[in-house]
Amino acid sequence: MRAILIFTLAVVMGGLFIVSFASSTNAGEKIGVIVVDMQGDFTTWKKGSLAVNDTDGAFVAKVEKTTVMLKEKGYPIFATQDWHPADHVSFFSNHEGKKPFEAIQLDGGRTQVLWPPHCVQNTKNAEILLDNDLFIAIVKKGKDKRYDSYSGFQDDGGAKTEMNTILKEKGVKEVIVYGIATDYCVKATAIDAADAGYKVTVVEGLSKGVAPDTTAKALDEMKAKGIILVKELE
Ligand code: VGL
Ligand code: ZN
Repeated sequence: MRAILIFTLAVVMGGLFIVSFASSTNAGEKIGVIVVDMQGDFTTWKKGSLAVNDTDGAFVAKVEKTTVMLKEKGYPIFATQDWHPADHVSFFSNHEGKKPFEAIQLDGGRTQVLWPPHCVQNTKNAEILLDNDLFIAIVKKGKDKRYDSYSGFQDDGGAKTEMNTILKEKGVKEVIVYGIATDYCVKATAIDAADAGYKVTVVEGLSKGVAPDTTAKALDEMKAKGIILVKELE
């Protein structure tokens, strides 16, 4: 009877249950955390070139605080870092006559949204804003000038990053994903994680989207993939 009650309570608590369960039984061995693109260029706080709404200092502090808490509970923490060469295909300025946020068709029929230059390798605003010691690994992406890479697992040309290998090495079976931007890199990373067989939870309150319509659509797409959406972790 007692066991049934506890089980029911756990189910009712939904996503939140994951955290307490893992910290009490698995010592964080199975559940990894992927913190997506918490970089200056994506924040209003650092006056980034591709600043996403509501990414002020308070938001970054909240993400950092929660990430510290998860690390203290024993979860292995991973980061992604957008890391483009200056001549990257996604920069509008590398396409004659194009404007930021326009979409173009690339050879081979891929659609590419054109962005202001951002996260250029070795620039100040490409740095990750959280204490880098939090992370077991920082997976850089978008290094190949020919391909964009919203996903932390692979670029648009299909070239894999080291993400899946590292997660496997650490015995991770489930991932908690949050960061910037909900409608691009958080979504793509979460969906690729789900496709790679991980159980995925996305934390909405620790993520911000570029635009309301694409963010709403991204949340629907993730839900349709079986990804669990939770508002907050605490
Ligand atoms: C991102 C647009 C371009 C992201 C990265 O981190 O979501 N968005 N590059
Ligand atoms: Zn980018």
